[in-house]
Amino acid sequence: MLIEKVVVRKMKMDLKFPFQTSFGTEQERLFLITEIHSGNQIGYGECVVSSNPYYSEETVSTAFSIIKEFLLPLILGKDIQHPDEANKMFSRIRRNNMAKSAIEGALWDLYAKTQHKPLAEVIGGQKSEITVGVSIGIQETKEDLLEKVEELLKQGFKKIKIKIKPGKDIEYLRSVREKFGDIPVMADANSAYTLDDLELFKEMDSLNLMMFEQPLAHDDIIDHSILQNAVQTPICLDESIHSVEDARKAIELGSCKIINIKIGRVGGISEAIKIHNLCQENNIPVWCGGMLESGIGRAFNVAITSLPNFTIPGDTAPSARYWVKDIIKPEVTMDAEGHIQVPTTPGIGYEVDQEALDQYTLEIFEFTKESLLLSN
Ligand code: OSB
Ligand code: MG
Repeated sequence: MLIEKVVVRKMKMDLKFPFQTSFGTEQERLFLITEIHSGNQIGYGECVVSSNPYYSEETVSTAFSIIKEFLLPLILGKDIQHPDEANKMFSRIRRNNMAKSAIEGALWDLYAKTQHKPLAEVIGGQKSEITVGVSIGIQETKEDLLEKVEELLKQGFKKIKIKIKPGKDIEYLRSVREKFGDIPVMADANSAYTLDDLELFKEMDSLNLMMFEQPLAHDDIIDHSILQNAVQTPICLDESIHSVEDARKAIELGSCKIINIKIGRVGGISEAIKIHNLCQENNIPVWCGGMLESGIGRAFNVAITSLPNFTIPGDTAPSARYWVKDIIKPEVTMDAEGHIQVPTTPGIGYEVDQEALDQYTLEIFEFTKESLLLSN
C-alpha cells in the first residue's frame, strides 16, 4: 500500500443528549477523522479524543500535532505491507495512543479493502453478530435513572452500565436492582474513588453487579489489587490499561478480573488484539468500551468485538443512540434482541456518507510527503 496522501478532518458532532461522567459533561464531540489515500482506495480512521484532557491526557490539538509532526512523516510516501508495521514504527513515540490509533485504524481499513475482505475477518473475528450493552451517564435523580434503564432495557440492550460518582452510587444502584431485579448491570466510576472508600465497595458487593469499572485512580494498578482482594465483585480496568504490558502487570498483580478494551486508548487494533489474546490465555474476559464515537469509530468497535474473547456485551450502542444523523451508510443498527450484525463488505464495512462527513467537518487538512516537508 503506497501511502500517497493523508487527510485529517477536525470534526464537531452534537450528541442527542448531554453525557455526564464523574469527570465532566459532554454535549458535543470534537474529534478527528483520518483518511489514508492509496491508489483509488481510501482507508478511514477515527481519533477518539475529546476537546479536553479529562478522560486521558490527549486532546484534539495534541493528537493533531502528534499526527502531523511525528506519525505522518513515518508513513507518507512509504509502501506499507501490513498495518502491524504501524504498531512497530509508532512504538518509539511514547503514549499518544489515540493519535496513533487514528492512523493505524485507517491503515487497517485500507488493508482490508485492498484484500477485498471485511475488517472483522482480516483480524480473525469469528462472530457474525455481537451482543450490545449501553452506558448511561450520571442522572440528576434516581427517578431519571430508573426511567432511562427501563427505556434501554425495552430497546433490547443486554448490559446496562451506570456511571457513578460519590453521592450518586450505592443508592442509585440499589434502586435499579430493586426495580428491575436480576438484570445484567454494572457501574463505571471513572476513577472517582480511593481506598478510603473500601467500606462502600464492600457494601456494594451485596448488589451483585457484573463489575466495578475503574473505581480507583487512572494510573493505578496497586490499589486496585488491594480492592480486588477485598471484594467479590470483579474489577474491570479501563483507564489504567494502555498496552499489553499494562494488561500483563495488572493480571499478574490481581488488579482486575475483566478488561475493557478501547482501541484508541491502547494505540490501535494490533495492540488491542494482543491484549485480547493475553486475556484469553489468562481467563480474563474482555469487552469493547466506547468513546461516544461516530459511525467510523463504531465500525472498528463492532469489528474487534467479533473476536472470541469479547464475551461480555460492550458499550457499542447503535448510531441512533448518539446522533440525529451519523456519518456512515447504513448507520449501525441493533435488533430487538440487542444484536448488531457484523458487516460482510470490505474494510470497516460501512460506507462513509460524504455529505454528512462534510457537514460535520470544521477544518480539513491534506498532507503529502512534499507538503509535510514544507510545513513541519
Ligand atoms: O469510561 O467508558 C468510559 C464515554 C467517554 C469517556 C469514557 C467512557 C465513556 C462511556 C460511553 O462510558 C461509552 C459509549 O457509549 O461510547
Ligand atoms: Mg470507563
